[in-house]
Amino acid sequence: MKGLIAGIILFTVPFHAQAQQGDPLLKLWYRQPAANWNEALPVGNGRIGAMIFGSVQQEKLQLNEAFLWSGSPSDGNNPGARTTLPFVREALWKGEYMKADSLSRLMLGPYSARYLTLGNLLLKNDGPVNDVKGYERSLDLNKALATVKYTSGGVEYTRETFVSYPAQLLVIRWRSSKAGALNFQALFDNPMPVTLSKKNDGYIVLSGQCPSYVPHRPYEKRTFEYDPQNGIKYEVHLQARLKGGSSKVDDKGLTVKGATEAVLLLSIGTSYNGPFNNPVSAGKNPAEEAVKHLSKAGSANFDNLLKTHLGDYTALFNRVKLDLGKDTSAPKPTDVRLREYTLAGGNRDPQLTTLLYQYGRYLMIAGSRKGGPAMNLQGLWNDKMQPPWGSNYTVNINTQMNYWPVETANLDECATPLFDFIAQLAKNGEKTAQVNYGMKGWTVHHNTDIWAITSPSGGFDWKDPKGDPRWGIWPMAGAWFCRHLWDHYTYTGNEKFLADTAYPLMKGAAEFMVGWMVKNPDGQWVTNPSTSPENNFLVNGERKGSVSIASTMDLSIIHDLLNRTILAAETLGKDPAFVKQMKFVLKNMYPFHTGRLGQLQEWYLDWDDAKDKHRHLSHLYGVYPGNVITPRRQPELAAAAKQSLLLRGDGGTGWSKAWKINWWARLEDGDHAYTMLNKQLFLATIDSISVGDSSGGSYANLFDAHPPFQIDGNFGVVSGITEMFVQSHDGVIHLLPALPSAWPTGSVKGLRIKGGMEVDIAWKNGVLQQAVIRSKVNQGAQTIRTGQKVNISQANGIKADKKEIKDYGFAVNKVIGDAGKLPSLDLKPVVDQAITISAGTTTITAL
Ligand code: FUC
Repeated sequence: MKGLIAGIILFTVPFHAQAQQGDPLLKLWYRQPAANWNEALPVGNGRIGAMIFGSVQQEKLQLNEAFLWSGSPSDGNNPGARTTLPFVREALWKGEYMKADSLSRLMLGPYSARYLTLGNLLLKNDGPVNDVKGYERSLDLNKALATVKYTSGGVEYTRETFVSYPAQLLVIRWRSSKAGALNFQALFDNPMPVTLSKKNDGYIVLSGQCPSYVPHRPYEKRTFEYDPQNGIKYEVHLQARLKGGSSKVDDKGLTVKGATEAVLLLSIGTSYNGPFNNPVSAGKNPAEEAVKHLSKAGSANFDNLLKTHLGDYTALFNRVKLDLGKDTSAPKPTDVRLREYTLAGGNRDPQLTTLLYQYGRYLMIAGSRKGGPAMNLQGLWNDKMQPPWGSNYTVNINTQMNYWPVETANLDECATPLFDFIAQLAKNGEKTAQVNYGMKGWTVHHNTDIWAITSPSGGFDWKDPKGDPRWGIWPMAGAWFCRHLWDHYTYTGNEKFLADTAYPLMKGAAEFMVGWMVKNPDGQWVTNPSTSPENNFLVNGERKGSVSIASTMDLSIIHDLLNRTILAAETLGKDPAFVKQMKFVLKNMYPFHTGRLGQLQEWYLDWDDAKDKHRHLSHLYGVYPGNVITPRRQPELAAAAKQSLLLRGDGGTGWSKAWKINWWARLEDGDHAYTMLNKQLFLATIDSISVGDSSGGSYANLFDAHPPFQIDGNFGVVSGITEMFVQSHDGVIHLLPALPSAWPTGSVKGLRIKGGMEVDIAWKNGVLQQAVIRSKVNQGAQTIRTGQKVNISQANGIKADKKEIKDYGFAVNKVIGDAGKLPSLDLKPVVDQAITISAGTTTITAL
């Protein structure tokens, strides 16, 4: 009876707390424990991550620490690249593509390091497990809190887990409704050699060191190597704080007996000390790092820790609200909804899309915070020592896609790790530019890692060059990353960031590009060699290789970079001579072409193949993420881009489909964008590596399936959905540019547009009802596109300052059988309805 009363008191939520619970539908929940990793629920703080399985017999938390990678600093630069380059170029001028293909293999470098799992924390239930009822496990997105609850033998048990960013701790509270009913062992199960030691009876320490080398592929002859002088060291500190009962530490783990409540605090420290320092000889002290956070937490109890965590998390998460409506599926468990959605072919359960959207925002907050590294292929969550593609940074689309929604979905603080990473890459990339190519500036190739390696990856070996130029020969990633720097400036209006961080990096990337380009026999600036990431071209039906000249993606990235570097330099009043040079190059670049299929040509010549269904459509970079091609400014090129999309079809891996959502949204076709989005919610059950045409989808935990799991698709979905509601990349604030008929009525609040403005939009029967734009500063003249007549009113009549952030693509000549026309640099914004946006609130109401 006493236990029952305690249970009622423990599990009753006070009324005032209910008001803070948030939207009850923003929750992933299940009636059974996770049967595999893709059903487990992720928590994290941008550094410490865990996947929670939720079993009653033995809880498993698969752990990660974002700095635990193989290897140590290494640049991989290849001086042979510089001597090989002229021969590759010569072969390409002569059209000897296969010769260029094999020669360019000599320009590659080693593979990147691998991101590693920290193994599992197991909580083995020593209590009697019988008559289990009322089982539920969930992840509440309103709180970033994972909960497992059930009754066993009539006793109610609850396990809550979160990872606090302010406290830098993983926190678990396990409670029983009956006094003294909690009995368990906390054990580690680690794939690396580790040692366990005891601090006291409630405190255990696990120490280990990462391998110095992890084979690139499971079947590689070279095996795992451990070198005490070369490999990141780490310590995991686990402390138990009990109400009732006792704990004891032995050589197996920590045992808790007869407790009513146990709070476990887990802290992790590593010796990683940035990409330029050896993690042993110049590493941090992992013990000090781990202890520091526990000491800081002091005697704070669970409620205090939860409160600080919620304060930090909700300040970011609550900025955006989305309502697409709901149907009768909404109250069902997440896996059941996904299955029903898939069986029905989708087009239902609109709240499931809302959940996927907000889950992506949750993953951004859990995966990327200041002080931690940028998110890799799996964000933060990886359970393998040899994960697919090393769970590294693949930077010919994947890492960039991870950060696509960071500005628009109002989480720009989460981009800090990316900006830090770009600065590190620029440092190494300067050496690669010099050593490999004898050029100024900095460059990054298609793969990188925690050591910020910038050389072309490819398992280089002079005797047996294994790598493939199809991905390795691509020095474009640094230039692509600069788009994120410029975006940060244009979305926040932060001029200090532009001057101190963005511009110097953009200038260096632009210097490299200007040096990397050469003139073709017609005097046009091109890239040579050039690839279109991971695709091959065919000439007369025959495979001719992947290395050629001036792929459309190269040209688009360079347009993007030079345009923005010019705007940045002009905004800051810097480097007029370099501005002149960049303008000259831009004017004289090889233009975009429309090919014989009506498509935007992917290659230098019209080699596009109507049967090609390749997942990469890199030649559409100018449509998204770039803005060099927009339907209003270059209608012919936009139509050609649309034709390219139609030719490739609606298949693709998870990230490829996600990219297609963004492209269709930019082409203002909301229904086609929705067709692609719809496929992302099909339940993925396979976990083999697929690079084919009919994959994608979501796992039961809503992780995106490449397959296997790859987090980019989750973020590509968030940015794609955001692009359907508002776009501001074309010098215009475009409200509801791509609203699909599937969402006739709804609202979204708190999206970010350029100039640091926020916007709320409500629509009904497919048309805008009202939009509210909030600005902290006077924006000056702005153009709003609504597609319908509206009334505009402003909360205050402050006279406008001049605060115009320019960011639109330059008109590229539409090359329709006319390769000689030059691009024009003097574009004017398309005026739909120009108004002056002052600081405060601007309300746009449908007439
Ligand atoms: C590129 C893509 C693959 C995969 C890998 C990590 O190679 O083409 O689909 O996403 O990166």
